[in-house]
Amino acid sequence: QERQRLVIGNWKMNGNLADNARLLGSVRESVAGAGACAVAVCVPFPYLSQAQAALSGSAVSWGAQDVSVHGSGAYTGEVSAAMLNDFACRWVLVGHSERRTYHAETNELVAQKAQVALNAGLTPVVCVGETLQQQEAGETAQVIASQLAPVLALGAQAVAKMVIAYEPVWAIGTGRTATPQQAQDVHALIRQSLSELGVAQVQVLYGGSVKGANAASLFAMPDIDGALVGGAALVAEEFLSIAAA
Ligand code: G2H
Repeated sequence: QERQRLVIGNWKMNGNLADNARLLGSVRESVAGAGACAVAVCVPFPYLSQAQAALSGSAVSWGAQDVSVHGSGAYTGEVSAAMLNDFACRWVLVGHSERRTYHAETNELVAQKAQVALNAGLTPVVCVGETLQQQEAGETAQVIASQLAPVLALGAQAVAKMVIAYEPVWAIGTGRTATPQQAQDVHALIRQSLSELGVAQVQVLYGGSVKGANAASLFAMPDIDGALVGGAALVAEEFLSIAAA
C-alpha cells in the first residue's frame, strides 16, 4: 500500500487577517480538485478560527504549531489539545526545532505532546533534525535516534497514527536545502526504525527551505513522502507548486 503524499505549510509566526484571507483563498481554490497529494496549513493559534472558516468543506485541512501537555488549568499562555479540537484541527506540529531551541523542549516533552495530541484525536507531526554542528561532527544518525527514542517508546499503535518530519536545522530558512540524497539517507534511517517497530504506513516529510524549484527532486526519493514547508508556504504560488510536484 502506497503512503499518501502530504504537503503541510508551517506559517510559523507570520500572517495577519488580510494576508491570510488571500492566501487561504488561493490555496482553497487551487487544491479543490487535487487528490494525489493531501494539503494542510498549520497557522498561529489566533488564526485557527479564520483557517477553519476559510477551509471548511474544502480539500485543505488545517492545524496548529504546538500544543500543551496539560489538559486545562493554571498554565498561562498554553493552548490545550481540546481547544485545537474546538477549531476542528486535524494536525499539530510537535517538537519543531524552533520550539526545541527557543523553548527548551526536550525529546521527552515532545513525545508527551505527541501522545496528548493522539489522545485528542489530532495527528501529531513530530519534527526531528540535527544542527549544523551535529551534522559536521557526524552525529546525525545518533541525534535522530535520540529524538525518536521516546516517541517510538509510545508504541506501534501510537506511532502508526503520527507523521514524522525530518528537518535538518542547518537547512531551515537558510536557503540551504539538503540534497535529495542527503535527505533520503536520513529518511531511510527513520523508515528503518519505523519498520523495526512494525509500522509501515507512517508518512515521513522533509522540511528545510523546500520550494517549488527543489520539491520534485526531493519527492523523487523513495522515502520522502512530502514536505513541511515554512517560508514558501506564505506565498501561494510557491506553496501550490510544491503541492503540484
Ligand atoms: C523548517 C521549514 C518549515 P523553511 O522549519 O517547518 O521552514 O521551509 O522556511 O525552511
